[in-house]
Amino acid sequence: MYDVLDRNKDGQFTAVDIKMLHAQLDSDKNGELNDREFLLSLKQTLYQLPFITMFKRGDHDKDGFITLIELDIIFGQFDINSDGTISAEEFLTTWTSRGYSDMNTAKRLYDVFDLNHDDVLGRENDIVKIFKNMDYDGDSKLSETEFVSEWMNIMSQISRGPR
Ligand SMILES: [Ca+2]
Ligand SMILES: [Ca+2]
Ligand SMILES: [Ca+2]
Ligand SMILES: [Ca+2]
Repeated sequence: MYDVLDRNKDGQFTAVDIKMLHAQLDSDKNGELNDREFLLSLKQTLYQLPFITMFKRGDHDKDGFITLIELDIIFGQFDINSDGTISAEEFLTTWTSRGYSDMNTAKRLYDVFDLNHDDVLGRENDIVKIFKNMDYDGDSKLSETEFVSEWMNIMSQISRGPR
């Protein structure tokens, strides 16, 4: 939360940040931000926050991209018993303990990620394919925009899906 609002990264949330945030959120670029625009954008920003946090955690070398090497690090964090696959139990434990979503959403996510429906998340079968789906421009790394916008797609898929 704080990190996202602190636009100029000086560790403080000040009037300058509000100004920068304001400019960024002024979606019709008329120099004015009406209340509706502001609320809509703020809502969107808050909704995206867990995924922005996730991206920042995943981007170990802080170069602004998640690479396949970094994906393997993330995979290893979920694969608690290091058997090369992520079981439902491993996924749900790690996912919910990091506070990314509630248990129901996490269970649905697991089904979405298990592309070949063999009830485990494998590196090649599932995770690398998801990575490639997220990599819109095909440069073999994920920008924050690619990452967050694909997450927004996934989350809206899930919320539309059957309960
Ligand atoms: Ca990186
Ligand atoms: Ca495992
Ligand atoms: Ca699978
Ligand atoms: Ca990319």
